[in-house]
Amino acid sequence: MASAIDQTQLSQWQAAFERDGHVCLAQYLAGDSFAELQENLERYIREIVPNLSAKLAFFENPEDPSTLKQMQYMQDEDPFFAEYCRRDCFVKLAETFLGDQVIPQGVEYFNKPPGIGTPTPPHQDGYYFCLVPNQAVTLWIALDVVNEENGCLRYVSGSHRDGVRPHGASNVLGFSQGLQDWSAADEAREVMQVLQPGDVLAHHSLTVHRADANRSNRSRRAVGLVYYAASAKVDPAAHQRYVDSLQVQHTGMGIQESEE
Ligand SMILES: O=C(O)CCC(=O)C(=O)O
Repeated sequence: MASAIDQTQLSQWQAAFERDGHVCLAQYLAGDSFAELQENLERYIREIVPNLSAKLAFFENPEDPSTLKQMQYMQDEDPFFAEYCRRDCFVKLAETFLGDQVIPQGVEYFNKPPGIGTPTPPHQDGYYFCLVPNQAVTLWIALDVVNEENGCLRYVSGSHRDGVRPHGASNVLGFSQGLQDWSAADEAREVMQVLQPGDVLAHHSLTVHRADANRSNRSRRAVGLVYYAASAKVDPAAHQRYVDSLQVQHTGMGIQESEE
């Protein structure tokens, strides 16, 4: 990424984000900055994942480490990721998109392993975050070529203006809540995100999104950075409902409580 973000470019991204609830920052990471993220992710998977509890690293097949599909709270397990999500080049983006100061919430990993990566159900991150006002942004950093074959993200453009919609238990490991009122009208407004490694997607916490399964022989890896607006507060009752639903699902899957 360029050391200083070009102001004109930033204004264009902000306008698109406000209008659509999502925007793609083509080649935001490149060269050394992309290599640094790749290397640290590989190190994390090699050195830290083997000692993580089942609630911090999810596998398509828990018996097979090559099927790692998702991780959360990476900032709590590793100083590199603790510092990474606090970097100006990401914090300034998040502040611009939300029009507020932001609080970095966490670093996540989203993979769909070749041939077996399962679909991401339609959802709003804001349903999981339980914020009032529901103001947060996720920066989704593509590490692979991402397209229709390996499970690209699909955004329902403009859905960030429709408020929080009803969700229910999805029984999908890593995405416990799915939209209950998904319709053909949503599908008609969907925009598919075909990406190159180093492209960064930004989506608002109320933007509905989903992804298909990975039918290809390529991985579909991404690192997610989540930022809450400083003015947003967690609604305790909504959060408790979410945690209860998560717990029931995880118990059914033989996993101890976590939050995703
Ligand atoms: O990577 C995916 O399939 C979904 C990611 C997602 O839901 C998110 O970043 O909010």
